[in-house]
Amino acid sequence: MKTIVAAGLISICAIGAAFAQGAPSNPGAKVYFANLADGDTVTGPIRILFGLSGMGVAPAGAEIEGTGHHHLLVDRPPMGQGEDGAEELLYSIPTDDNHRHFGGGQTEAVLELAPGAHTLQLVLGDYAHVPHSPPVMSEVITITVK
Ligand SMILES: [Cu+2]
Repeated sequence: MKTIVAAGLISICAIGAAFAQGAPSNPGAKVYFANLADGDTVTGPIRILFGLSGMGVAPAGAEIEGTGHHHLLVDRPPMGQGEDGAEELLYSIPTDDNHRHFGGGQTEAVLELAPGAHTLQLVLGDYAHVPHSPPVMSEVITITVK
């Protein structure tokens, strides 16, 4: 598995023009769920508070050093381990039900999720929705909606 990822990265670098990388993150920056923990059982709608330390929040499109906006990944593999592997860390985060952008600079969200288990992960993205370099990502947590 590690070999495959390494080979993928080498091929990205070789292409050059297709290589993109997010804005630099601040050392030690952290994004986290401020009011939810792995294994929590909740009742919908779910209010989620986005915690961030070591960096600031700015709206999408605002290229300001040391800032980004929040992305909530729902029911998908951990960022960097999806279909495209580590390559996905180099491109804009898609927009769909599994990838929700808070480009207005929001620091919380209210979510309606179907009853059952769901995975959540926070990923900070730069002004162009690309994960920072190195990426600032929370742990993946699993919550159960009653
Ligand atoms: Cu975004």
